[in-house]
Amino acid sequence: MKKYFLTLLAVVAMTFNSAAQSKITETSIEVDGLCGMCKERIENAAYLPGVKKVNWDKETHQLDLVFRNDKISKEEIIASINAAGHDVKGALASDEQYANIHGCCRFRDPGQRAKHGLGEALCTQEKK
Ligand SMILES: [Cu+2]
Repeated sequence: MKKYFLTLLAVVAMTFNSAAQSKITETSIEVDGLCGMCKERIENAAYLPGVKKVNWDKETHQLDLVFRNDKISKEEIIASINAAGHDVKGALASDEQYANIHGCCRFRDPGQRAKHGLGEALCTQEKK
């Protein structure tokens, strides 16, 4: 009887575990930016309720995300990053949103990009 109970417990535990896991989305999106200030801005914007992990890499421009897909969607996170003024691959910030970006963080400016050793901006790539 005790053994049966433990088996049942194990099955229940596994079921809960897989249900919890299926609610977790791990993904990576490309976000344009220049510096440490951009990193802070991007990560703060992405760190919404339901988001478990954010990490933006200054070199690769990849934003790694782990979030609860029953609480928040990737689109909502992208919208928040756009609202902070940053371009996401496939979803650019509006000119008004970009205008709020700090002067030294003007990642669309070719001169600033060159200073940071960056190539083409996401916005210029998409205009092609
Ligand atoms: Cu910056």
